[in-house]
Amino acid sequence: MKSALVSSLLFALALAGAVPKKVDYNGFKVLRVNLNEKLDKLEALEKLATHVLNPGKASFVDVVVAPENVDAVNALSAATVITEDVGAALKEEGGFSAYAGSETWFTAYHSYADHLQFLRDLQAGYTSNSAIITAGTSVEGRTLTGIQIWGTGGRGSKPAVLIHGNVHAREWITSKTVEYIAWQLLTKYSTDATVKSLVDKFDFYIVPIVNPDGFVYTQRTDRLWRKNRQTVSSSRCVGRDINRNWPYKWDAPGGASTDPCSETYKGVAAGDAPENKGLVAQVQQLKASRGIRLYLDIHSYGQYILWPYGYDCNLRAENDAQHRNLATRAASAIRAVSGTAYTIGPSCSTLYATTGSSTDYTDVTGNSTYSYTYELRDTGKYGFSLPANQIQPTVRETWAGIVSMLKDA
Ligand code: 0X9
Ligand code: ZN
Repeated sequence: MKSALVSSLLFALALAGAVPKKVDYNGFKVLRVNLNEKLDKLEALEKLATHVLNPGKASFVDVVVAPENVDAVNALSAATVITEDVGAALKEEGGFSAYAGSETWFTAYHSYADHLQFLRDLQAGYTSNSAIITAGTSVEGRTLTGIQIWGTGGRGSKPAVLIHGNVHAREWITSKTVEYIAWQLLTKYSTDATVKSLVDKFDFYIVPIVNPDGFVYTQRTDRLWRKNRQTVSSSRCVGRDINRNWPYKWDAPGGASTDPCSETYKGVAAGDAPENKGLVAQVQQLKASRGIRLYLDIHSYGQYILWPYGYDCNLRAENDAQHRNLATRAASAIRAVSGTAYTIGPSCSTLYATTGSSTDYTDVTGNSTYSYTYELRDTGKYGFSLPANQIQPTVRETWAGIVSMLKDA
């Protein structure tokens, strides 16, 4: 009865145009377009593309293009085909499965409700050394939910390790990876000496999905959505890039967009996205209490380990050498598991410029000893829609890299 009511309501809403139809990517292509640093071409390209997959690159960009726009993009600049049919590639991803508990969690993608359930179930199994935590509320009113994990010394007694996942909505492999870290720390604590030493050394704050609205939107409406779901009065376009909205060097030129339609829209004011407000408060609270030893912002894709700064390609963190040292060892640990090769370096000079990004904020304002952005698998073959059979290999190799960092930090 209830479900009949709900479905007729949904049907009525759909008729009224309130529930958008899911974007159908059949026949869409991913094209790699050579820009040769010509920014006027980028503007034209952004109008023709449904999504820009690697916003920020000046040399070339990968764009999702509808069949009817492919010729126009080719006319604009030399393009090569990266994905023949995005719809077919998304089918290979594996859809999402019902929650079954245990390590099978890491063999499929899941709904947002199931992600919350996974966290609650995990915590319920380890009530003496973990707690559910929150970090504010999203635009649509969802609570940014995470888990705190501690060892000997008790809750909140050690330097903090803070880990964020799924900042960008379409980067589904990242929440799985962040959950795997929490899962390993808790389930291996009593049997694995290395894990025990890490849990006893740090106070972990782990938030697998910091952009819940965007994540839900990728499951219901547009698989390739990146930003949050905040509106602006001046535009019909939706969404701020949470990784361009942090209140440090938000105003610096060149690393974000002031166009609400852009994938890297920075917002109207520094830190004006509700998600950023919650995350900023979390960082501030940890800074003021136990201090942050290590911050990890987990993204995909590209296979990079990056550290500050994003806003200036000539600047180096005062502990740049130590950052490099930990990243070098983490990259070797990852390679030792599966052969997956990572590129490491300061973020701006290695990837591209970003302003108002998380790791610049945690490094300078948050006073975190170490701050890294991980870009997980792959290097573009599947991109954001990494097939389900790569979840387990990815989370396992990344775990090895992060364990290495935690030992060294
Ligand atoms: O552009 C981004 O925000 C990140 N790449 S992604 O493809 N996942 O969107 C890279 C951010 C790296 N820079 C800093 N953290 N400063
Ligand atoms: Zn990202």
